[in-house]
Amino acid sequence: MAEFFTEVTDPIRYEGPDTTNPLAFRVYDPDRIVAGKRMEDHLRIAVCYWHSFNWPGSDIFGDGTLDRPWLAPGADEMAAARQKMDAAFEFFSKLGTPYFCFHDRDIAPDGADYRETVSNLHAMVDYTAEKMEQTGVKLLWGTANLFSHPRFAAGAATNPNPEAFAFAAAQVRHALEATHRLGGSSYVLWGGREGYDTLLNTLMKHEADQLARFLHLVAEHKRKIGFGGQLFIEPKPQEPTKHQYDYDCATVHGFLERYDLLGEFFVNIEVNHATLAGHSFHHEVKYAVENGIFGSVDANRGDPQNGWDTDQFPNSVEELTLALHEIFGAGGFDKGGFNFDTKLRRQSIDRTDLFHGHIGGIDTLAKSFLVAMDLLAKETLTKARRDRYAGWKGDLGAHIMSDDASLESIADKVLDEGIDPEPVSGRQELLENEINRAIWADQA
Ligand code: XLS
Ligand code: NI
Ligand code: NI
Repeated sequence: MAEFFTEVTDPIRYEGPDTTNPLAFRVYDPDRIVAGKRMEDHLRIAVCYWHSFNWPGSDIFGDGTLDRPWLAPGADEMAAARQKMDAAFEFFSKLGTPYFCFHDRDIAPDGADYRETVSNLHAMVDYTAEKMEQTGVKLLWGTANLFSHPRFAAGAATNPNPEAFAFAAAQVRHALEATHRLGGSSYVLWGGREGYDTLLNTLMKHEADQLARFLHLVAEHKRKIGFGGQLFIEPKPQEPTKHQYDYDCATVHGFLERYDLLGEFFVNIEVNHATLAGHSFHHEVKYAVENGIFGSVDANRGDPQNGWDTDQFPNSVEELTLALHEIFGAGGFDKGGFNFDTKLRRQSIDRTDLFHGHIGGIDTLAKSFLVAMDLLAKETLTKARRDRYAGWKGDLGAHIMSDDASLESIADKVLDEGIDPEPVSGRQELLENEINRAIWADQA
């Protein structure tokens, strides 16, 4: 078959910080051993199918700008799906990252009816399995597109019409089984249009109950088919609906707890979704880690000057370092990884731009990883945090936390022992300097 990315003749390799080759990694070195494990196995990087191969570069004001011949109207849809997959696997292999992620509708077109849609999916899953076998590329996670088709305009699981719920359930059944068949490590449910635009027409509690029912059905089916991967929910605060139900990690956590779903679902945290929710990415990661729901990451970045999901390639070492410090401080990934949920800018129309975006993003991630591991090894932040709370290890802290304590007993101590707390510095600037020094010092 004809190559698509013809300007990239060799696979992208690690060439070290001094190379001048734009098509090489300067930091990402898959075989480098860090804390006893290969960098590739720590980071578990995936390329996303949708933005990279299934998005034409359109926006609300204009048509596609990108060179994606398989999206041209009028083509035989199954032949186009195979052509798209050939280009996708050529890209994955040349980039040299171990995983990819997909939606059902990215890899297989809708048929005339749902029966034909399912048979298209099965045929393309067979083709995917062949491609994976030939290239060694693996599946990080699969998912179902429950938001593009007009039938989902009012949501999928949270749609007022139970027929839309049923249709979504059918799609998830088939997408989950496809993921299982392809040896996927996990399965993602992004809320899509699960939310509302106006309360004037919405039964909020009813929709929440529907969503919980849906998630219970998915978890049950996962067990039934013996899928050993993890199930992830991907929080996002708004867009496309004004009020998305899976607003952020804390909201999802509360929902899981309320509906007895803790332990079944974990979170896939997207950088740009965290920032849209008014949080820093590392806040979201830390919340998930500390509450036992951390699962995976959609790596990208937003634009601080606008309020939508721009899905740009990550380029801030500082932003990622702080989050990776929390992820790897807690032992790293189990079934998750870093999926590049990233899209090119609409004017980045050269085929090779897709390589430049990923190479820069992956090097940023690798550099952040090395800095985070260095900070962890030196206990720069962990020690500062421990010291700040050291008082809680003393007699007073122990007393407050014990069952013997009461408001009275604590008040008595203040009087009897003359307790009079002195403010101490939070040393934020010192710690900010430590982070920057670790970034500057790391020569990798
Ligand atoms: C959209 C989401 C989407 C999910 C997969 O904002 O990030 O791309 O990751 O459905
Ligand atoms: Ni995402
Ligand atoms: Ni997103």
